[in-house]
Amino acid sequence: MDVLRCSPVTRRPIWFMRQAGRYLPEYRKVREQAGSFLELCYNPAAAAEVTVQPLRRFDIDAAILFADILVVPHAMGLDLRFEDGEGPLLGTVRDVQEVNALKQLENSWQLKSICETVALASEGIAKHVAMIGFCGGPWTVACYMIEGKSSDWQFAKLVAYRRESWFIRLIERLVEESVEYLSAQIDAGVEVVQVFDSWAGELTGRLRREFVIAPLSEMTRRLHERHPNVPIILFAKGLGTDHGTLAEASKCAALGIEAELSMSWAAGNIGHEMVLQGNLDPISLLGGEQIAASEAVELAKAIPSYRHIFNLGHGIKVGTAPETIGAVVEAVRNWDRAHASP
Ligand code: 1CP
Repeated sequence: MDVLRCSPVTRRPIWFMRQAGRYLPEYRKVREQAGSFLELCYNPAAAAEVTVQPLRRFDIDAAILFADILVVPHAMGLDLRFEDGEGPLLGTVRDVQEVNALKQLENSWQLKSICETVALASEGIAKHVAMIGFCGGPWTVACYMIEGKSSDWQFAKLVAYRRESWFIRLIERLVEESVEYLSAQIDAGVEVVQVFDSWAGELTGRLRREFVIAPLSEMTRRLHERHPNVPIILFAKGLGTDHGTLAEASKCAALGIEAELSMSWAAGNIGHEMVLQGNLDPISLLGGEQIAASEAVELAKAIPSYRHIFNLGHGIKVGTAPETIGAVVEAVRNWDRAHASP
C-alpha cells in the first residue's frame, strides 16, 4: 500500500498472480473437497481458505481474492462451466437482444458470495498484508462472452473491427457492472483492486484505444469518484510500448507489465515515476530455484524498490514447485536488504 501511495519504502512488496492454485497441494485438497472449481469459487469458507494459503507458506505482502473473472458474466445471467483440462465454457452473447437480456449483478447470489469471501479472507490475514480484489477488463470478459471459450479471439476481434453496435453496448455494460462489482468488493474489505485485461494485446492501433484504454480509463474514473483512496492496478497484458498511454489516460496507481516487455525499458520510458508491477517470466519458475532466483534478482536490479511491486508477467504455471516461489521471495528480499540506502 505504501508503494501504491508513493510513500518511501526500502523493501519492495511481493505477490504472485495465481498464487492460489493447482501448484499447491493444500489448494488441490480444498478444491477436491469443494467438488469443482466453480463450487470452490462460490463457497466463501473454502475460497477464503485458499486465498490465505499462500501467505502461510511465503513471506509475501498481499492476498488476492480467490474467484474468477468469469463470475461477472455468470452473475449477468450466462451459463458457466469449467471442464477439467478444457478451461471455461460460457454462454455466448452475439446480438443486441442477447446484450439487452444481460442482468445487473447487483443483488445476485454470486455477488453476495464473493463479498462474503472477501470479508472472511480479510479476517484471516495479518494487518500488514494487503487484500487485493479484482475483475476482468471489459475487452477480455467480452472475448469470453462472444466466443464462449478460450480461443485466438478471431471472431471477437472481427466484431470489434466492424464496430458492431451490440459489441459497443456490451463493452459499456461491462464497464458499468465491473465498477459495481469492484465497488462491492471494496465495501466488503478489499484495499486495492486489479483489473486483468489479459487479452489487451490482441487489439492494435485504434481498436486498442477504443476498447482497451478508453474502457479501463472510464472504469478507473468512476471508481476514483466513489472510492478516492483505493488504488487501482491495471494489468493490460501485452500493451508493450502503449502502457504509457494507458497510464496517462487512466491515472491509475500502478501498471502490470507482461514478461515480454523489458522492465528496464518500462522503468525508463513510462513517465512520472509510475509504479510498475511484474514481470518475471512464469516459465523461469519451471527452471527451478537457481534459475528463477537469478532471473528475479536481474528484475529487481532493473527498477528501484520504491516504484516496484514484484510479481510475474502472467500467472504461475501448474508444474511450478512451491519451493521455487520461496527461493524467489528470499532472493528479492536479500537483494533489497543489501541495497537499502541507510
Ligand atoms: O482449479 C483450478 O485450478 C482451475 C484453474 C483456475 C484458477 C486457479 C481458473 C480457471 N481460475 C482460477 C482463479 C483465478 N482466475 C484467480 C484467482 C486469484 C489468484 O490466485 O491469482 C484470478 C485472478 C483469475 C483471473 C482469470 N481467470 C483471468 C485473468 C488472468 C489471466 O490468467 O490471464 C482469466 C483470463 C481467467 C479465465 C480462466 N479461468 C480459469 C481458466 C482455465 C481460464 C481461461 C484462461 C485462458 O483462456 O487461457
